[in-house]
Amino acid sequence: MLDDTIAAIATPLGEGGLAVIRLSGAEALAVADRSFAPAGEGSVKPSAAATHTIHFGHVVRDGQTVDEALLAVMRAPRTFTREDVVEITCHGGILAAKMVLDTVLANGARLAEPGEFTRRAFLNGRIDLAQAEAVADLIHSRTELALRAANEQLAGKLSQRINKLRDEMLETLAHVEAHIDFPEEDIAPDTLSQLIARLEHGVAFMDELLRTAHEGQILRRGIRAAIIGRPNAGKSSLLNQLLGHDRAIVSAIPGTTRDTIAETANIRGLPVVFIDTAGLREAGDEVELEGVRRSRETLQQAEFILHVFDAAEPLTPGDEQHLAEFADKKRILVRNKIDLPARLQFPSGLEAPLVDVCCLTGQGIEPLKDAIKELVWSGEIKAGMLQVMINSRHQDALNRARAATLLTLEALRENKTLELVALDLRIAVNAVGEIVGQTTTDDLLDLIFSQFCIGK
Ligand SMILES: Nc1nc2c(ncn2[C@@H]2O[C@H](COP(=O)(O)OP(=O)(O)OP(=O)(O)O)[C@@H](O)[C@H]2O)c(=O)[nH]1
Ligand SMILES: [Mg+2]
Repeated sequence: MLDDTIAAIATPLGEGGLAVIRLSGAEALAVADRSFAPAGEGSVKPSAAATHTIHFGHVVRDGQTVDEALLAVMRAPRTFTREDVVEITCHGGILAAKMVLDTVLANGARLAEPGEFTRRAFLNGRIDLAQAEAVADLIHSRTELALRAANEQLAGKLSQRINKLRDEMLETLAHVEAHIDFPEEDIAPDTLSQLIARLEHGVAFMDELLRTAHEGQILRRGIRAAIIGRPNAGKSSLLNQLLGHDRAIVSAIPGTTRDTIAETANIRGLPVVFIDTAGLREAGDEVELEGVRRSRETLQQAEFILHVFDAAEPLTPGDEQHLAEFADKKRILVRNKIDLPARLQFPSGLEAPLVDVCCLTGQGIEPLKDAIKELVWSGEIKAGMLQVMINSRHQDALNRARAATLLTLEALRENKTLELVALDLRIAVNAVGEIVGQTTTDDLLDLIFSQFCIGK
């Protein structure tokens, strides 16, 4: 598959100022020669051009001009894929980009699969697997914090630490295996305790990495928050305040919101999907009852809830029931309408954080954002670990590595045969290696790269 030359539109489909068609592979320059007529005095065809230069001319098919374009020549190995790469920048109409792509496909390139450019960058050793995943994270980033984390991973911050961990484990493995070859010699007690200490240190480091998984997940996927409460408490008003624009209909009629409304907001760098729901009550027509059913479903799926109360009304038995019912959920109690005379009294002993707001003026919204960040972003991560937010694939690999390392430790401590020790340790080393792609399968690569867009 790596012998052929791939091509794709690298910019989003749609109308824009410019579009970029990207080519990569051994034939990239030859395909470009057949597709492009350089213009102007002293111009050269792509295959004769120096590396990392840009050329003006026309994309031509069957003697007809397709578009005016700039063509960039980048020769291997100083390219994203480490292959010869040509990028054609043409006009940004949907049709123009499509016709330039068709031209290079007609001239010997093959349409790239999603993520195939990045896959080649990985297979050709330019980046490792964790860095390849960071490319996708970077594209999908919805907040600056997420972008920064993706950039750190792309720069190799996670990979460096994983490689160091793996190297140390390999050293231990080499030691153990050396002794298997010389069964007459026992491992000296000093050496043994050193090996144990090093493995314990490895497990502690895995634990530290694993603690970043939850935050890594939040940055990549966002976190879902359900806004719930009884009708008219001000749930939709709160959604609008958190988003900073009027998204949901607000009215004095209880039962205004019927369908759930989901929208993402940037809360202190975290992408939070807020879901406004129908007010919880048993009465109402068929539509509202369905709305309430959906509210409960949303609530189940949400990672945390904002439970909204009307500060000007006493608690109803319904409110009390909901307070008890959602006690197991991560939640923030929001006391809305604090501009009105206070009549709300919470029962004592509630453990959840409480924030006062007024959704008419926006008072209290900033403190509420702080409370949200505090609720979902654990303070457990050490400052240095902010550069290495692992994803769920890394988490899975680390969990397996950790379990196998613990077995190794047990075997070492209990003086089991060194073959057994080596077996478990080998499993652990391989699992750690999966993170950066030292050990992979085609299926795994297919899975990872299929999540990319075409042209990346
Ligand atoms: N005085 C005052 N009124 C508010 C405040 N927030 C919302 N309201 C009013 O309360 C009423 C209900 O607000 P909504 O945001 O529609 O309430 P909701 O909880 O979404 O209601 P349903 O969708 O019917 O369940 C509207 O008339 C709002 O203008 C506030 O902080 N102070
Ligand atoms: Mg509403």
